[in-house]
Amino acid sequence: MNRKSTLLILLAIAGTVAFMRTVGCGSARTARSFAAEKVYVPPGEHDKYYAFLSGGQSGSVFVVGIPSCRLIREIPVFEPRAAYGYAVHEGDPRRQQLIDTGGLWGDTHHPALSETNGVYDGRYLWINDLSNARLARVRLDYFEADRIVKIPNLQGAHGIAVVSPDTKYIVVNGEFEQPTDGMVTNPAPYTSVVAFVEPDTMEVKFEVRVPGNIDIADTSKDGRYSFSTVYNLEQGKDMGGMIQFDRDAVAAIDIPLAAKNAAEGRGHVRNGVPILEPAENPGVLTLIPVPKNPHGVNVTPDGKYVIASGKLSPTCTVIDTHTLKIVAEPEVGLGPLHTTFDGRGNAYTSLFLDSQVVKWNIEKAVKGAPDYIVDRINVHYNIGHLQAVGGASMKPAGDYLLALNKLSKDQYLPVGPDMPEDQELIDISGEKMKMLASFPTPPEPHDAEFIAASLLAPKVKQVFEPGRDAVAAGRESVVRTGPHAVTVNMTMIRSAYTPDHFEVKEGDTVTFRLTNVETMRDMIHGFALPDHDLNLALPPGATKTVVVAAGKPGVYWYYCTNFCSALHLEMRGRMIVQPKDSTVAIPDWKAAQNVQGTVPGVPSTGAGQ
Ligand code: RUQ
Ligand code: CUA
Ligand code: CA
Repeated sequence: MNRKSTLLILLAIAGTVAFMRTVGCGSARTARSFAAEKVYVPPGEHDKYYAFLSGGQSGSVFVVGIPSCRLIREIPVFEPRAAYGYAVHEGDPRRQQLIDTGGLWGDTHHPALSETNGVYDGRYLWINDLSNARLARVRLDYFEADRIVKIPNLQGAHGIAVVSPDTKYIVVNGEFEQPTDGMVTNPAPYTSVVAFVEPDTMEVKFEVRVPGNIDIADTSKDGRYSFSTVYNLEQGKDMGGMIQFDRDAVAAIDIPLAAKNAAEGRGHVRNGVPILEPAENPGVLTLIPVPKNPHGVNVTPDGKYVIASGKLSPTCTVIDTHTLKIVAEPEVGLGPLHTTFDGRGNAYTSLFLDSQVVKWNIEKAVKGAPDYIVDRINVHYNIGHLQAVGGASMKPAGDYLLALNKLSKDQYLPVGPDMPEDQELIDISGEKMKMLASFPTPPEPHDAEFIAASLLAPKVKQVFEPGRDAVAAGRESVVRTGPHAVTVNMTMIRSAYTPDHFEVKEGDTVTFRLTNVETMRDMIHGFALPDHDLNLALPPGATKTVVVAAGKPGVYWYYCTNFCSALHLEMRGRMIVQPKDSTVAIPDWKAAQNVQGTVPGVPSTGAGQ
C-alpha cells in the first residue's frame, strides 16, 4: 500500500469515527435535553405534583416536587425536630403520644393518602412506624402530624393501605408473627393480625388473625376486600424456615363481613380490640396460594385484578378481585417487588435483582399472549418500590413514575461509606420509558404517593388558627403563679418579643406560653434560650408552651433562630435570673413595658392544634 492510499484510508476511518461521534453525541444530547426540559421548573414556578416519600429510619415524610425533584419539606412524624418546633417540648401533645406509644424515633415505610370516590382528596396522609407498631396521621392542611397511635396485638406494623374508595378504614399489617395467645410458653405456631383503624378517631376497630405473617397491603376499589401478602405461611421462625414452601399466599379479608362479625361480638377482645379467628368466622379470610415469599400486592386502577409480586419467583400473580381466582402468572424478571399502573392497561413492576422496571400489558398476560412485555429500563440500583402518579388510585395520570432504589453506589459524589438513597424519575407517557432525572435523599424512602398540586395547594393553610391557649398581642404578661413558679405569656412578631425582658429567681420554674402572632405565611420565629436546652420554631399563628428551670443566676438572651427580617439579629430579649438570696425586688415588667393586661392561665393545647 502506498503512502497516499494509507493516508486516504486513515482519513476515511477518522471521518467515520468523527461522524459516529457526532451522531452518538447528538442523540445523547437530544435525550439529555429532552430529560432536562421535562424536569426543568423555572425559578418562581411550581411543580405539578407533590410526592410524599416515606423517610424510612428518619422517621419522617419527605415532600418532593415533581417533576423538578426538589425537596420542598420534611414532615417529622416519629422523631422530634427542633427546626420545625415539632414534638421537642413538653406540652406538645404529639411528644407525649410518641413517648406513650414507643419512643421518639420510628421507621416509616408506606404513605397512604385519604381517598374520596377512589381519588385522593388531600385531607390526610397516614404513615406507619414498623418498629413500634404505630400509625400516624398527617394533616395536609398544615403538613403536620396530628395523631399517633399504637396498634395493639401486633409487631412490625408494615404494610398499610386506606380502604378504597372512601377511606373507611386504614389497614395495618403485622409482619412479625407472635405467639397466638400472647404467651411465650405456648408452643403453638406464631401468627399475626391485620388491624382495621377508623380514620377520624384513629381507633383500632377490629383485627383479623392470619396464620403466618403479613407483609404488604392494598384493598379492592369497592371496599370489599383487603389484600395482604403472606411470605411466611410456613410459620417458620428463622430464614430457612420461611422459604420452605413453593407457594405462600395472598390473604383476602372480606371487610364488611369482618366488621359485621366484630360488631356482633364474635371477636376475642385483647388489649381492647376484638380479634376475629378465621375458624370461627367462615368467609372472613381467604388464602390464595401464590409463589414464593411474595412481597408487593397492588390492585389495578379499574379494580379488576390484584397483582402479587413474586420476590423469590420471577413471576407476578394476577388474581381476579371478584372470584379470588388466579387468572395469570406472567414471568417478568428477577426479584419482582412492587407493581404500579399507568391507567392505560399497563403494569410496571420493580425488579430488585435485575435493577430494572419492567412494563407489561395486563390483559395480554391474562389472555396468555406471548408479547405481554412492553419495555424494560435499567435503574440504579436494586429498586424496591416504584410508584406512578396516581398509580394506587382509580385515576392514574400515566405521566411520571418514581423508582425508589435501595443502593446508589456510584451515582453521587462519595460522602463517606454511607451513600445517600437514590430516587429516579421516569417518563412513562409514551410506549418506551425514558429516564429523566435522579435525586438523592436522606435515608431511606421506601414508598411514595403523589397528589396533584392543583388539588392540594389551595387547601394548605396560610397560618395556624390561634387555639384557646394563644396569647393575644397586647395581652402579654409575666405572672407569679406560686412561690417558685412564674408563667411568661409572650408574643412574637417582626422583630420583637413581648416582653423583651423579665426577672425571675434562682429555683423558679418558668413556663413560657409563646404565640407567634404573625398573620402572614412563612413568617416563622424561633425561640432559643441558651443553657436551658430550649430551641423552638413557631410558624405563624402557632402557640407552644414549654417549662424550664430558671437555672443559675445570670442574664440569658432568648433569641430568634429563623432569619425573619432586617432586624432579626436584634430580635432577642433577656431572662434575668436573680440569685436565691437576692433582696432586689423584682420589678413589675408591665409598668416598664406599658402592656395593658394579662391572659388567664388556660392549659396549653400544644402546637397550633
Ligand atoms: S417494603 S421494597 Cu417496607 Cu414497602 Cu417493599
Ligand atoms: Cu424572628 Cu428572626
Ligand atoms: Ca415462604
